[in-house]
Amino acid sequence: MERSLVLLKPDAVQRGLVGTILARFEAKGLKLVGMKMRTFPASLLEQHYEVHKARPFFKGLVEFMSSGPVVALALEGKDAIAVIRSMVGKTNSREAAPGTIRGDLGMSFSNNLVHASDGADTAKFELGLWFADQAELSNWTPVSEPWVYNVAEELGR
Ligand code: 3AN
Repeated sequence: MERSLVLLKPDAVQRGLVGTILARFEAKGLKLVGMKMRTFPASLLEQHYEVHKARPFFKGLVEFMSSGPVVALALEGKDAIAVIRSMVGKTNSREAAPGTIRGDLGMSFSNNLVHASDGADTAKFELGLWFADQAELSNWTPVSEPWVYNVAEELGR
């Protein structure tokens, strides 16, 4: 099982798409293990986007992401990181394929609704940053799990 960090960006909250986007992840079979909403400080966003620090869009990106409430999600599933990235679609929403979140719901490069961890190391770093307190993450087993997965074959239990 893998965990990934997903952020529903200020544009998703402002456009009333939190439920729509969360429902897509739930319907896919991803397990919600953490969720919180807040206008997060620029200092947290600066750490989150550290890899883009030298890029010209860094300042605007941090300003945008700290301009209003964001919903942070921790989602769990088999190969969750890659599964979520494929559901999110290309960075430029105008080029993102139909069927993806950005492809179906967005028109913008910068207001692209969601962030999702792009690899195992990134997910570990980002989950540690956004859910620093382990008590904010719930370890639980959905009753639907044996219907979502072939537990013996796919989860090895
Ligand atoms: P993604 O969110 O698809 O993984 P990243 O991690 O490359 O994309 O970029 C993080 C965010 O930075 C993007 N979601 C986008 O809002 C913004 N961004 C990335 N590249 C650019 C760019 N060239 N110009 C403006 N904003 C950008």
